[in-house]
Amino acid sequence: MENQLDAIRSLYATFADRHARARERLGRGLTYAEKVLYAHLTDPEQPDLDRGRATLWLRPDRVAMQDATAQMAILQFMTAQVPHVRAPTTVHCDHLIRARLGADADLTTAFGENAEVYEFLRSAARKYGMGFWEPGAGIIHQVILEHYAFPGGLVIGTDSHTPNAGGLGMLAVGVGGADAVDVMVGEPWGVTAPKLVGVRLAGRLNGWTSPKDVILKVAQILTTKGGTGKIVEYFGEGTRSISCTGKATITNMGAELGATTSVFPYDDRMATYLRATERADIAALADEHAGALRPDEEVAAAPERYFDLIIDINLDTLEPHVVGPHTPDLARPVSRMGADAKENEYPEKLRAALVGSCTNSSYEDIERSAHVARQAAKLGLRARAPLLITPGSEQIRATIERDGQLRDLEAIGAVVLANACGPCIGQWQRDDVGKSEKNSIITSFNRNFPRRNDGNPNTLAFIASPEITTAYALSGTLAFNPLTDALKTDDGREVKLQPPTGDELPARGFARGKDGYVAPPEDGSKVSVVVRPDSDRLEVLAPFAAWDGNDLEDMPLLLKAKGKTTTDHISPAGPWLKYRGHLSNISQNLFSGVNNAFTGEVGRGLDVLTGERGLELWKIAKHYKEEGLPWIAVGDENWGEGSSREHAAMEPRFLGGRVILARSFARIHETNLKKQGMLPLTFADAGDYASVRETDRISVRGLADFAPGVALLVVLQHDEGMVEEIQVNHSFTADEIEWFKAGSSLNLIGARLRGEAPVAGASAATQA
Ligand code: MIC
Ligand code: SF4
Repeated sequence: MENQLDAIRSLYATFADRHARARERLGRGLTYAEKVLYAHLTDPEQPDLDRGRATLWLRPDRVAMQDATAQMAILQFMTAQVPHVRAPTTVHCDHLIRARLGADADLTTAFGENAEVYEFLRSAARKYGMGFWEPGAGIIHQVILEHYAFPGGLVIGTDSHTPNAGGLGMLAVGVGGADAVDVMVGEPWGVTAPKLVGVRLAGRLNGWTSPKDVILKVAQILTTKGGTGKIVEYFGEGTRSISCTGKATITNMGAELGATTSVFPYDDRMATYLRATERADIAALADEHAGALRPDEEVAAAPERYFDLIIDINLDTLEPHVVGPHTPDLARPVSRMGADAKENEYPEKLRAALVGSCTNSSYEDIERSAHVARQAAKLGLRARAPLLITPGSEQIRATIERDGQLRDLEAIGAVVLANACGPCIGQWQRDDVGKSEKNSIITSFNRNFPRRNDGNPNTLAFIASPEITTAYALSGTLAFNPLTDALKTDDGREVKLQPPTGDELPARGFARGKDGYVAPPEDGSKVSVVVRPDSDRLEVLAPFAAWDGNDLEDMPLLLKAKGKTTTDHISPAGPWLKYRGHLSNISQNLFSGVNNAFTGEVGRGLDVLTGERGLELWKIAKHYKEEGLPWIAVGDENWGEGSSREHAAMEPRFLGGRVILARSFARIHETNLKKQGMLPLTFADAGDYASVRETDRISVRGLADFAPGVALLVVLQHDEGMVEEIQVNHSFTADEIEWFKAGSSLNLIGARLRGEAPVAGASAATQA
C-alpha cells in the first residue's frame, strides 16, 4: 500500500492552495464536502461552480466495482481498447453468492455456478491492472472501508452504497458502469454540483440507540427522494460519539435518500479505525492535515449560510427506529412498532431476522448483537425466529470467530452465511415460506423494496439496527418493544434485556482470515480475456446506433407505470443476477416488476400492434423493435430509485426504447439513461401524467434545437385523431447532449480515443 500513501500525500499537498483559491472565488468559508470536491476539480479555475446547475469535472482517486455491475462496466471498457486502467481500480466478488446452507457450502456452490464469470473478471483484472477480491473476501463496501478509504479522498463505485466510505471521511459516490469507464480510460468524471444538506448532531448516542437510528430518522425526514442531487454532510459535537464504522452505516444508507453521497468530517474515531486496520501512517498524515479535513470554523458557527437545508437531531433523546415495509422511509420509533403492525395488519409473527450486509456488519455491530445474544443465553432464551448473520468481510468473520461473538450468536440459534450480499439482494433461497405467502421479516440491511430479499412480493421487510433485529429474533414477533417489554422463557419466567454494549474495535486487532486479494501483474498485456460466443452469461457489446437527426415521431407507449418504480422493479436482481454480463438475456426481465397504470398488472401490458393484452413487456418491446418502431415509457415519481445497475438503462435502449418520460428521476439512473443514449424527460406540469392514454402515439419534437435548459414538446396523439401538446423538461448539459447524438457516451469516448471527437467538459480540455 506504499503507493497509496504517496498518492494521499500528494493529494493533501494540494489542499492548502486549492481550498484557499475556492474560498477566494466564493468569498466565504467551505464546508467539508466542498473542500473535497474542489480539491478534485480537474481545473480549479473551472468557471461555474453553481450548486444544482454546473457540472463539476473531477478526477477521482479510485474506482471500485462489484461483480454484478463490473461485468457490464468491463465489457464497455474493453470496447475502448485502452491497455491499462488509468485510475486505481478494484473488483469485488460479493453479489453473485447465493445464501442457502451457510458460508462454506454456499461459497463452493458459487465457485461452481459462476466459474465463467469469475474467470472473466479475474482475467480482465490481470490484463487491465485492476486489484481483484475473490468471492468470500467480503462485501465491496466493507473491503473498501478496511483497505482503501481515506479522509479527503474521492472514490466512485458501481454500486449505490459506495457512500459507505463517507464514514471514513471520503467522498464516495455510487455511479453506473459507464461513469466508471470514463475514469478507467482516463477521462474526467462529471457530476452536477450537489446542493448541501447539513445534519447537525447534538448529544451522545446511548442505550439501545445506534448509528442506524440516525439514518432511519434522516430517511423519515428527507424521504427516498429528498436527497436527490444533494450531499448530506454531518457536523456537530454528536458526530464524535459515533464510531467510524457507525458513521459508515449512516453514510451507506444515505443512498436510500437518493443522495449523491453523505460524509462525516475527519476525527479521532476515524484515526482509531485507520490504526486498527493497519494504516497508522495514513492516520498520522491525516492528523497533520486535520484542518483541511473538516469544515472551516465559520461553517459550524453559522451553518444556515452554507447549507441549503439543515436538519437537527439530538442523539440524547433519539429513540431506536424500525422502518418498512416496502420502503425505507416509512419509519416509526420502536415503541410504536407493535401498534403499527396491528393497525396495518402486518403479520406480527417474524419468520426471519437477518443481521449484517454492507450497512451493518462491523465489529461493533456484531459485538452489540452478540451482547444481546449472551444475555439471552444466560436468561435461558433462544431465537424464536431463524436468525441469519452475514459478516461484511472475511476480516470481520475471522475476528468474530476468534473473539467468540459468532459462538454467542450460534448459541441462540444463529446461522452464519457467506461474507457476501446473499439475502440482501434476492440471493436468499428460502424454503420456509410459500413463494407468495404473506410474512414479516426484520433485517439490519438498507433496502426493503418488495421481492428484494427472497423474490416474494408478499414478504414485508422491516429494517432496524443489528441489536434491535437480534432482540426481535428473540421475541419472534413485531408486537414487542425491546426497551420496555419482558420476554417469556420456556419455563414461563419473564425476563428483560439490558441495553447492549460492545467494543468498537477488537482489542487484539483484526484477524486476517483467508487472504482473498489478487494483485495485478506489472504487465498484463499477454493475458487474454475470454468471452465465449455461445456463452449465456457473457456477451460482447455492440454499439447503439447514433441519433438519426430527426424528431421521434409516433412512438407507441410501451408502459405507463404507477407508483414506486425502483431499479428492482425495472430490472430485478435475484435469479437475474446471473445474466448481468449478457445484455440480450437480461433484457428479458425488462419492467417485469412495474405496475401498469391502466390495468394494475405487474410487468405486462398491451401490444398496440396486435391488440393482444397481458403480454410480458419485454416481449412487446422486442416486437416493436423488430417492426422498427422506437417506443416510449411513462413513469411516476423518482423513477429508477435504488441501485446503480445500468442494466435498467441499457435494457430499454437495447429493446428499442428511446424515451422515459417521468414525473421525476433518481440521480444515478437518470445519468445511466443519458449515458446509454436514452432521453429521460420530465413533465413540466406533473399533472400531464394523467393525460397519457394507453393507445396514444407519442412524438417528441424540438430535437433539432436540443439545448441545455430548453424545454421540448411532446405531442400525444389520442385515438380518434385528438391531439394534445405538452411541455417536457430535461436536465441534459451540452456534453450530455453529445452522448445522445452519438448514440451513447461510450460511442463518444471511442471516437475521442480514436481522435475523432472533442474532449468532454470545458475544463477537461486543459487536461493531458
Ligand atoms: C443493491 O443494493 O441494490 C445492489 C445490488 O448492491 C445494487 C447494485 C446492483 O444492482 O448490482 C446497488 O445498490 O447499486
Ligand atoms: Fe450488497 Fe445489499 Fe450492500 Fe447492495 S446493499 S452492496 S446487495 S449488501
